[in-house]
Amino acid sequence: MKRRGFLKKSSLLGVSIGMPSSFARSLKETQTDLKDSPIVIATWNVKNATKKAWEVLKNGGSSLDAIEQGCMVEEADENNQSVGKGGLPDRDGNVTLDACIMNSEGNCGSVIFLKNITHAISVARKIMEDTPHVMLAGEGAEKFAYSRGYLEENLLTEKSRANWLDWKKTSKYKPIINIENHDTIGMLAIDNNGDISGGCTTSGLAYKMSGRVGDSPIIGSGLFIDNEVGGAVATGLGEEVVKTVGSFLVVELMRKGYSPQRACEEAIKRIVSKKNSNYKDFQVAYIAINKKGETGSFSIHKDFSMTEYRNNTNQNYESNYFNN
Ligand code: SD4
Repeated sequence: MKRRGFLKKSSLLGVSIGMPSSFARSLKETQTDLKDSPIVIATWNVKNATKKAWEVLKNGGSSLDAIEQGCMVEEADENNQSVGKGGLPDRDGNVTLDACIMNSEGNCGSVIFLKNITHAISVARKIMEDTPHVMLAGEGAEKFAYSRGYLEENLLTEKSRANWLDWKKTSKYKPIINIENHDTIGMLAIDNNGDISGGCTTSGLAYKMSGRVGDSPIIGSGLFIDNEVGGAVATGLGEEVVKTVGSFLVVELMRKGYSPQRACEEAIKRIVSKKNSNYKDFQVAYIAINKKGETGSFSIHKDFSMTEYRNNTNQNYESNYFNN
């Protein structure tokens, strides 16, 4: 979708924000009642994933099933080098996955530093459903997954291995806006009962330190759902999301009456308005949905997009952003 930028002063942020007219739809803050359900939204341009989730919802499936199956599409896609199989490795050449899932009852499961298993989102769901815990990490998580029948796989594809070997020539580590951060999938869905679930799955930042964990598996940071209010999910430099407990913040703002769009803007404002914030060097983005089916998205920099499937239409929209 083409973007035609124009400037608008945001009363909320008190700064100039680039607002693509192609995204004007969200400026109206899409009013729907839940006749519009089901609805699924996701970070980045992931139409295959939203299509899968939509099919589950259309067939009467729960938002939780839709989230799991939608996210699994990206995890299995070896061309997506930020998620699941084919993800770019850490600096030692190991692909390590982080994921979490949360349902409309407020239950959640999370998996951290998972190796050798493609469908981290599905393992997170099993942790939620089959254990008394919320999070499992590393070896324990992997062992648990094998006990549930998941198969060991080599997640490092030839392409990602070649990229890593290339990176090793200089070994310079610097998160790059929208490049290495691109394509972590965060997904939110409302099913025919009006129940909201969400999920987030990633291989994290490329060439990260071994053991590094970002926001994506951290409930409240990478993802938060409150079925009375709505849900939010984050992408981008996880360290910055964790420091502001971003997704929880977005949902709490919606509870106070903010629209999803304004809530996402305010959560980005928390990051960029910090004293000495070096936001020019990194990207963070949020998407959100509320109980009425209104949606919003906002990022620090341009080129973030959200995919939304509603009313039989699967569309990718350029997001509004702060740093014009
Ligand atoms: C992380 N938030 O590990 C993730 C990365 C991401 O698109 O979103 N990439 O910090």
